Amino acid sequence: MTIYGNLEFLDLKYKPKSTEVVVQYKAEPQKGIPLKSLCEYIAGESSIGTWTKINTMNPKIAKTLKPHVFYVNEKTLQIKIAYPEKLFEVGNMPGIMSSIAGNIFGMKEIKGLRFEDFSLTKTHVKAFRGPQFGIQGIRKMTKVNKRPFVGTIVKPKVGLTSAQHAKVAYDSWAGGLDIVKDDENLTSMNFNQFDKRMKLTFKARDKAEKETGEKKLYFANITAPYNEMIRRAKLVKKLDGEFVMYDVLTAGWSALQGIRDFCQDNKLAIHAHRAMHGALTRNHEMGISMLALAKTYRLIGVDTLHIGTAGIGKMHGSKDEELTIEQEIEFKRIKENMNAKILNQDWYGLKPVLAVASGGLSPLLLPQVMKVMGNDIVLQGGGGVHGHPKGTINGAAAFRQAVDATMDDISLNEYSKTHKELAEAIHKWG
Ligand code: CAP
Ligand code: MG
Repeated sequence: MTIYGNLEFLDLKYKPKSTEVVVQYKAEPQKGIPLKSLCEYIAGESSIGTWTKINTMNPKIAKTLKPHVFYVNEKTLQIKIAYPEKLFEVGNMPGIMSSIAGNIFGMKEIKGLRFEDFSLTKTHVKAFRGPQFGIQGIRKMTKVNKRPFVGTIVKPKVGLTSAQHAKVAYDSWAGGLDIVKDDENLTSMNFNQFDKRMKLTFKARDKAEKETGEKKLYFANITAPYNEMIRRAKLVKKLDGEFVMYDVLTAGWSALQGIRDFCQDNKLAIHAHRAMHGALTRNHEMGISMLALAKTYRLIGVDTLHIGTAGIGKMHGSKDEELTIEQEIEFKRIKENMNAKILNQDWYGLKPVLAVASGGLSPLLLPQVMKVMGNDIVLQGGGGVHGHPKGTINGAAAFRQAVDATMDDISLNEYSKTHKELAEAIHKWG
């Protein structure tokens, strides 16, 4: 067998230690390359090896920092590698990812490589902050105790002026929604500048809170170059906001860690949008699973995270996969399950993240989503609110009514007999 830089990492009898980080991949070699050789390359390139034997290697490094490939399944192509935790700097997400999800994706010998999951040690988990508020914190903040949260994305995604945006936000809150958020691609346009949008939208928020007596949240999208994000987050704080919204893929792990620190000092929660995740997650033969990405975001500490609609809405995704992600970001401990492609993970007390179901949801789909995803969820509709035949305020009411009906175990058809906004929604989307 070809050994990577003359260091041998394969040991199928090896039992990983509690001080080792375990990574699971699905690895498909190019024609003519044995899977076991590929395992050597992956383990080496992610840690102490390189393509050839090197003179700078010493026995101490080779012994103490050596990874072990301890599981190889020639049928499913799944492999597991244990890496001594000292190989990675604690609390440094980009550093960890450069190691275990880095160069290996570009290696010639690889036909397909899927980073399925990683399991961090206690030392590593505890070095991250995790969510500051999490599910219970957000329930406390809003006094929404049992039902799912309902929210909307202001639509059109871009195009409205700041004043028009604030009016749509007001109608959404006044109609009964808890949350209004900017869309992922709405930043600071010359026709809708961030600062002006914030001032007007928070004013609308204050008015809606006064009139409804309910707590209303605004997820203000601060996604921008890092220093500008901090400036924008400061403005959100100054205007009495509770949340900043952050596009986790495009703005990245490093900046997210910085924003998380800023949010700790300023008592702000973080809403994570996952625009671009499909480039990494969608092709199951290549890339990184959404589960693994979601873990990085729980570790760093977002409070809410998009995970899809269990295949019910407009975005690609499957029920099983998304339920697994929901459990991973909510539970205290996760048990290994090879079918679900997940490893053991103890979250060592890090708070749970509130999952967001979004993408193509109309009020009619909410009972189905609640049935699958439960009540600890944010149900979010853009088109499903602003596409209502009688406008946003009625669309928001219909969206909330669908949740209230489901909480009371009443069918939407039945409920619509006494709730005309829902009846109109059923007429359009039914
Ligand atoms: C939904 C949305 C969200 C997607 C993201 C959109 O609008 O605002 O960004 O839900 O998908 O732009 O598509 P609609 P995911 O309600 O009008 O579909 O949560 O899967 O990342
Ligand atoms: Mg969007």
